[in-house]
Amino acid sequence: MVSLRMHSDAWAEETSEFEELVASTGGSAVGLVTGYRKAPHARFFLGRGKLEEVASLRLEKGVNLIIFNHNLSASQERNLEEKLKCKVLDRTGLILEIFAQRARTHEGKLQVELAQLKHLSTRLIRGWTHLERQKGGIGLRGPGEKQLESDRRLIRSRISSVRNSLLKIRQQRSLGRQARLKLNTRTISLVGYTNVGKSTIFNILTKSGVYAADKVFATLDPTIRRGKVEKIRNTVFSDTVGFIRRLPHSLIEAFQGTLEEIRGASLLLHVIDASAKDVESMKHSVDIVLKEIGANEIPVLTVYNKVDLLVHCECRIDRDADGFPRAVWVSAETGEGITLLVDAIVECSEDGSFTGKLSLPPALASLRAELYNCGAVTKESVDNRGVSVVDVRMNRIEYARVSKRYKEFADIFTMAS
Ligand SMILES: Nc1nc2c(ncn2[C@@H]2O[C@H](COP(=O)(O)OP(=O)(O)OP(=O)(O)O)[C@@H](O)[C@H]2O)c(=O)[nH]1
Ligand SMILES: [Mg+2]
Repeated sequence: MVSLRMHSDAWAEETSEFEELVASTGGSAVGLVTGYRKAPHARFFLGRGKLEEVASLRLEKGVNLIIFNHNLSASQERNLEEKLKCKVLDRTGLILEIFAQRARTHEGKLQVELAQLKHLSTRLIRGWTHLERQKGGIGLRGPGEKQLESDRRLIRSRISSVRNSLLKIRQQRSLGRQARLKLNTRTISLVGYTNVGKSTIFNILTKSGVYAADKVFATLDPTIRRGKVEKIRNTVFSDTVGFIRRLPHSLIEAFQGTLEEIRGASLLLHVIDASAKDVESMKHSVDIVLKEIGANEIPVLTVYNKVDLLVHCECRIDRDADGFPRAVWVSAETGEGITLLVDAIVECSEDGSFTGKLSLPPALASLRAELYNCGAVTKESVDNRGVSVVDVRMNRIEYARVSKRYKEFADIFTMAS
């Protein structure tokens, strides 16, 4: 295993997380090489000295795989494999490997395959252009390139067939979401770093038994269940895949279906392991992914979990200046604070706090669509100038969300007395 310090402050945690990732593939690590570099070496990622250290460790321990806690370019990976005479896997490759081992459902497997194919295709394309440059000129293509071209064609056609199958599954899921919207059922998604306790909390709130375990990426497929605890029976919860720092882009793209559940939620419970050493950096990584998938405008209730592992920490609700719940401190393990969590969820989803009227000229058609989307419109009439006058009823969260997205909204909204 190779982990170099470059930019991250939370390097020690990153390295232990890396060891955990490697262990979870089932392989046994024989050594960890660490070091510091300002910038990666262009050809080998490692400098000459580190490269020799890794090479001698490989010989000494009879290693057959070297894993990097960094993303390598296709050519760096190839150069390293040639130099070290051993298979090399980068961070993206490692995470893809774990996902491949964990995927259970048809959709999960397809999503992982898509991510793997995409990762592979970038490598082949780069490999091919590299060869092309070497040979130079038309008509000089050797059999190696032909092989690569046909591999690329095969990959492209498999990618499009996997995409089509995923599209069909997603359409079905989207129908489910629309049906929930019609029934005015709210969806709340549990999001957060991997292994923080999302599934454990999900199981408590929905009285189900989805797989929860002390390992990274225990959950891969989204599960949707109705709240089974008093007060939140009209709410649907979705449990999803956990995030990790530097989540490979190919995975985010391939997991669009899973991540759509998050995008469609009216509230996110951002679960955090309050006992972790690097809470802030984990939180930051989650925020980055939420932004990347377009879910950063959805209101968030932060859930600090695992308080049983902290000394002197009482379960409580933290509120903002307006008295609105912002964070809840709980222990899913002991059940402490769960009633507070339920209360906070109810408060965040209380109906009808904002009832009012607004006039929407045709130029604001997208705001009108947004209001319909969140099920807020109770009545609509159109005057002779084409301006539609809508009565809306929404909760505080939805009000905040729409105001954030449409600057004009708060100005033209008149509260009903
Ligand atoms: N001490 C303690 N452990 C907890 C608590 N909540 C969950 N855990 C443990 O943390 C581990 C991870 O829990 P999960 O619910 O699988 O976590 P997750 O966030 O769903 O993880 P992924 O699906 O892998 O992203 C399990 O071993 C749980 O038993 C808690 O409040 N306190
Ligand atoms: Mg889980």
